[in-house]
Amino acid sequence: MAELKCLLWDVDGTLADTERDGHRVAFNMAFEEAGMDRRWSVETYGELLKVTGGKERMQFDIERGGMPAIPFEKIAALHARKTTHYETLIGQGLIPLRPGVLRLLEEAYAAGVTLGVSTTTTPSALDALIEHSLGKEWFNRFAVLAAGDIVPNKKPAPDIYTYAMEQLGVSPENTIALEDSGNGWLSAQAAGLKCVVTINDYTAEQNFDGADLVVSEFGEPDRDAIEVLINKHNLADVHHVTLAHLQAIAEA
Ligand code: XBP
Ligand code: MG
Repeated sequence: MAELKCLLWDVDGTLADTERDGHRVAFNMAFEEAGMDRRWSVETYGELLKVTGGKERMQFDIERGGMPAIPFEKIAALHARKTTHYETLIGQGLIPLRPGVLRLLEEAYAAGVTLGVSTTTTPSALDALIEHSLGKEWFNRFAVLAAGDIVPNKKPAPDIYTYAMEQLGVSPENTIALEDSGNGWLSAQAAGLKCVVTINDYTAEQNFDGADLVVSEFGEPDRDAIEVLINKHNLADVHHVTLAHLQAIAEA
């Protein structure tokens, strides 16, 4: 029976719905600023999200003929501008945390559970979200912020989860990943982790077979009950996800 010692949080789509109104808008601002015709619609961005990493996403769009071919240095420069625009958008406080995120983080932190971040996103973009949506005190409360190009292979590869666990000295059996996407679930699974998924509009139809718990959101005690799509361990009374549920998943 394994004790829950660590929670590793994905960022985009899990902590907050950053993709449609944050990252997508910032990419389009960078394209416009560079005099490019390309704009990513809400629908097109959904297709592109199957590729994790903003630079990789642009490269993929080029390869499929959506954007004219540009050298990698130009992609990297565009992405740097995109990140600046994203940080400005986040700084405006327009993108709140998803329901139940702060509640669960606070509950786990108070209980002495080690907290970390494992994300594909760029470190400075992550910092902006922590500062403006969570609060600066969380820079000290997360024991590791594993993000972006720090590992060679992005999700669905396990690298970013494996890296975070190495940094923390925790083992997979004591750790649960919190994710929102099929690529995130595959990454967590490949790292040997149990995984709780909160779906969103972009990920609702993706495949989460084998995940431990798949829900519409973490929810709140004083709101309507969340929707439970997969409940592998037959947890009872999942009106909202609690630390006790996560402990039960670790022990299952
Ligand atoms: C998030 C990503 C990121 C963001 C954009 O995936 O794939 O690429 O979309 O961020 P996950 P950057 O939630 O699985 O970590 O442009 O900084 O890459
Ligand atoms: Mg995500």
